[in-house]
Amino acid sequence: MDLRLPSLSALALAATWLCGGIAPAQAADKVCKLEIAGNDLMQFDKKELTVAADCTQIEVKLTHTGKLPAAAMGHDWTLVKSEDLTAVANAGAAAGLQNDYIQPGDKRVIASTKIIGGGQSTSVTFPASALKKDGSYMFLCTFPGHNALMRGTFKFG
Ligand SMILES: [Cu+2]
Repeated sequence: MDLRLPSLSALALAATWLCGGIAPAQAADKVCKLEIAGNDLMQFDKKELTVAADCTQIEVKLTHTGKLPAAAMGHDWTLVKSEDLTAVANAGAAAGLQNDYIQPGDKRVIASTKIIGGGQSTSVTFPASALKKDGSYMFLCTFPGHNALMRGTFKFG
């Protein structure tokens, strides 16, 4: 008989016991889903999004209800700290459509969808642990010039 088997079983038992004892929060995972739409008039349909404090994962679905292509009237949904909005938008504009108007590796970006055109939809899911309760957050579209109109408040907690 292979002597390694009993020790592997013991390890598996120990792992089961550890997970059961330390991570019961896994069972309480709460995915909170939000929806927002952009149109051909460079507008989001919401000025504010709110997420409850007990959410563990946040999913945001963006729909483009217009008809114009991404190159002309593309939209994304990007979440940042309020103080980072202008800098992220400027860096994104310089990054170009091939980068979905997000500077590659921009650590100020908390979450972001790709850029979509009319008739398309997309979504992004991120952990609520990326946010602080009662922090000051804003969402925006990073397509060049759009954030002047396409921005809003994101409340967590
Ligand atoms: Cu836009």
